[in-house]
Amino acid sequence: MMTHETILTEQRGRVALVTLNRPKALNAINRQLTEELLSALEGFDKDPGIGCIVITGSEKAFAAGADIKEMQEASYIEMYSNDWFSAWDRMIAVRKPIIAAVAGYALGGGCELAMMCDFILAADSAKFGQPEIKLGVMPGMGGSQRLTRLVGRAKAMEMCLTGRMMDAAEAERAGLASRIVPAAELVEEAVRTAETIAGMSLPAVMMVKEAVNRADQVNLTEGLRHERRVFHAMFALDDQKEGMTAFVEKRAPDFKHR
Ligand code: CO8
Repeated sequence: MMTHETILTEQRGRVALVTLNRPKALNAINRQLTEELLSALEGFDKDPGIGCIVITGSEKAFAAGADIKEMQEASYIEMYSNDWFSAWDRMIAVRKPIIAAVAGYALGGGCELAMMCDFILAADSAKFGQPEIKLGVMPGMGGSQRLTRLVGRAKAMEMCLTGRMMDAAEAERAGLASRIVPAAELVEEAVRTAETIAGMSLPAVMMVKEAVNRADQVNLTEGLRHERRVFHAMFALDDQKEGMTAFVEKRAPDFKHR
């Protein structure tokens, strides 16, 4: 594995575990962390030994936002010319599933990073928020769009306008987190969940991710048509034959592509 300064990476079986590692800045997302995280994710996406990725932070903070100190003096022309944050489009291009395992603060860019993952497992200590308004700005890594799609207009608008935080229970109730896990078990549970996914047929997993993501992007008629076509395509996979044969023969499937 490559060595990085702002993240730690570890392989556990077919699962890649990425730990954000700028503890002194509560994992604030600066340019270096952005580049290191994105290139690690792209590497895992290409690595045939990996079936699922987990991103986590520390007990205190998943990430407390984009690095305020890095942006403080920036001018409009710098932000616009460099198209600040546009690098994150590379994360959306990752085709293997990514789970966010969130303990402590997931604020601003940290909340947005968690929402760019395919789902969020929240520790009971998790706190989510889009406090940018308190800094005189607004979410810039997708928060106004993804939070609204995940929790609905009322909660998203209130959170972005007031900067208030949501605890884990509210986040689960609102649909931001898939589940709540005791903080001490968060990473193990996230890795276990990732192992379950990594044990499935990888092409089938990638097609599921693609199909579910489609729901955000197109209307229902187009989404259903896309789902049906991808479903049909799965019958070209030997793993479909294996999965269904194994069910009929009452045994565990031995997927070829994982
Ligand atoms: N950026 C840089 N440094 C940070 C950040 C951050 N987002 N968050 C915390 N830190 C640093 C602190 O400055 C402090 O450093 P130092 O020890 O050198 O003073 C260290 O981390 C520890 O933080 P605290 O002492 O503040 O820890 P507390 O436990 O007292 O408080 C909080 C924890 C509540 C999380 C607090 O740190 C906080 O409010 N942080 C900022 C949260 C925030 O506002 N996040 C949003 C950032 S903006 C963003 O994400 C998107 C902006 C979009 C702009 C669009 C541009 C195109």
